[in-house]
Amino acid sequence: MTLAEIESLLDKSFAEARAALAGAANPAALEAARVQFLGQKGFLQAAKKSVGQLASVDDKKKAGKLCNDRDRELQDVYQANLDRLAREARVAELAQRQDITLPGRRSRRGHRHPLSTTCDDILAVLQGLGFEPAEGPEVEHDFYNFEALNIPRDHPARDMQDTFYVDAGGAEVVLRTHTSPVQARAMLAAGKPPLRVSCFGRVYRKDDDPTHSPMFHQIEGLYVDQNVTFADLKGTLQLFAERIFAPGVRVRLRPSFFPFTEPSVEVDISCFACGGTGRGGNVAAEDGRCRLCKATGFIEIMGAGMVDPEVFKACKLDPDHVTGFAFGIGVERVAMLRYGISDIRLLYENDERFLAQFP
Ligand code: 2NM
Repeated sequence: MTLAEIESLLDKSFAEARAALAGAANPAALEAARVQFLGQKGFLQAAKKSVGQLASVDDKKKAGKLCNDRDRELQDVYQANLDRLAREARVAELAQRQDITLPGRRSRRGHRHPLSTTCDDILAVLQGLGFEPAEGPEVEHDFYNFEALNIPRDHPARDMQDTFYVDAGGAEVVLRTHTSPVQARAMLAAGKPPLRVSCFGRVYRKDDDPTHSPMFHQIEGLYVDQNVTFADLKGTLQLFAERIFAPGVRVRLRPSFFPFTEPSVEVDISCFACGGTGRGGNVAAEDGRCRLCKATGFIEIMGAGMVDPEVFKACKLDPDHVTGFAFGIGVERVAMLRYGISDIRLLYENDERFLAQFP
């Protein structure tokens, strides 16, 4: 072949090869075009073979450059189409799996449970007064739950009607009926006062109605030292009530009975719905009587008292040298009062429509 013939061969097939390589609409067609035009039996290889047979060095150079230029150009076209087909295949694959143009789904914001908030608030107030939080087992020995707390064998609190007994192969084990066993353990562990502990957690009693659940949460405080008086208890309860409910709230103590304290009291606060008047306010009945405090002007919120000497003895503290006070509060009751919740079961159902109301 002469230089002119090589040039004509390259010109003749170039446009066709370019169109085939650029226009192939799928990987199989592109591969066929590559074999046909860029493969061993293609026109480029034929032209390259002929270059060696040219007589003049000058012609060889010219023809060689021409072959290489055309080759490079077609390789580029081939590569560009290969990339395009791969991209299109990937987009088609993604489009089959998902619509990537859809707006994202927002994850909804969660809420803290009103019981958790109430519990944290109470513990924070107690911590501010120097009470250190403690926890203990929910499945408890009869000794810590009853015996150490001056609850005698024949006391009604021990009745099968009130307490869940655990079958522990003869050992006397119960689901704790209050968090006081944590306090008993704290006193036994401390050895000597001062001692200022709060304890919180689940407790269990055989109750089940709109304001009582067989499992509920309790928080207790215990302060033991030399010369702790009933006045210290009153001052602590007043501060506590103002910080949990509202500044200016009045505290009233009524005589009561608990086996582990003497004297014992029920702690009432002035009703925050009617301002302690018993009439009017935001939950008044048609005749004007406040429904929250049942027109008494006060709401019962907790129990308290001076630790009974028998409890100190059982917990290896000397009642001739130490005194102390303790109080206990039901977390559910405080949460229900604070947020105006009428049925305790709402606190356990985890219905989002309910929970979302407590930001
Ligand atoms: C209450 C009411 C009164 C109380 C007593 C003790 C202990 F362990 F020191 F004896 N802890 N908590 C107590 C006293 C609990 O709850 C209504």
